[in-house]
Amino acid sequence: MTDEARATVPPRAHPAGPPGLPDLGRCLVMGVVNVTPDSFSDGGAWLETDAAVSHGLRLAAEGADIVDVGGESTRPGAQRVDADEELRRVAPVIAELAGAGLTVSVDTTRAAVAEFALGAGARMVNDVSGGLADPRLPRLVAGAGVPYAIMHSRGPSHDMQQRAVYDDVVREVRDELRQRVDAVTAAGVDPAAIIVDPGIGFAKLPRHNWAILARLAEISCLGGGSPFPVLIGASRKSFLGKLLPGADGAPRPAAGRDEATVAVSALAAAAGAWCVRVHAVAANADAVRVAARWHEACVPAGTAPAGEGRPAPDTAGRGGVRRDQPDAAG
Ligand code: PMM
Repeated sequence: MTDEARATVPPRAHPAGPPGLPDLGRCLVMGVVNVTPDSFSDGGAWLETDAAVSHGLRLAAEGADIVDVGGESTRPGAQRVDADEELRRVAPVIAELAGAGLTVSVDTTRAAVAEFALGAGARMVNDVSGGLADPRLPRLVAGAGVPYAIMHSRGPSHDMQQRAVYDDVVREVRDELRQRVDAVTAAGVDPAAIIVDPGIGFAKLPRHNWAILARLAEISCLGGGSPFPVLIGASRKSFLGKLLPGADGAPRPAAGRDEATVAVSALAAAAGAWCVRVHAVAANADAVRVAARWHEACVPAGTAPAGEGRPAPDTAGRGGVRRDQPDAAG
């Protein structure tokens, strides 16, 4: 491709997500509420119920389309908490935020926690194990008929970085995600309810994360067939800290990674990500709007297809990063 041609490549159309979640014609923003003492960037900040609820309401006011509530840290090396403790942390927070009318997602790998959350009004399950940790979770999600985010990881957090070994990370993550999608659909989950997430930072080194971000369309299509909506959780992660070391060469601390996160959000949204999962909502909410307007400006007036930004009929009701966008290229 010539430099001139490359400069005119438009951003990709925004994909629709699963039924039951907001469809706003742009990449969505998921705000993170970690009700944990040990999450890598905000551990302990929202551990008390009142603080977590206020934080969730604030994220929604700042522009979060979905608020993701979790009670178990997945930082590299983290040990598991038991289900009772996880539930004790998230239950009142989810009940209050859902009761206040927010679109709440529960970040859990456990069916028992998800069951409570859905009963309390959560509208989506975000499973960083992709259905591997608790085989009852895909069956619960299937029965409830709610959107289900399946993230790529290679097992529990405590030793996941030892499994960050790939020949071709994009192909392997894609194929491993495909296996998880096949497994959860065999358990009864409707493919139209599935969101895929490559698991930035989970069993991945910085170079793996960058390769995945640069090739989101391949993740979305999982090696063939209709694309799935893609969720990206890059917020404040260590590969951004390593990209931006201080004068002493040490990675920039998590507190200084929000601007880089915003850049990733803009680029991921422009590449067709369905949603970005972030800690600092306001600037990321701006970024996804910039990407949406950028895309809109790429489509010559009068040529946008009906429901512009939605997937073509061949996507069988699912959104996703499309490999080719002849309609969007104009
Ligand atoms: N990352 C974390 C937790 N949950 N869920 C999804 N779907 N994708 C992610 O990348 C992801 C996640 C870890 O970050 P945190 O501790 O700040 O929440």
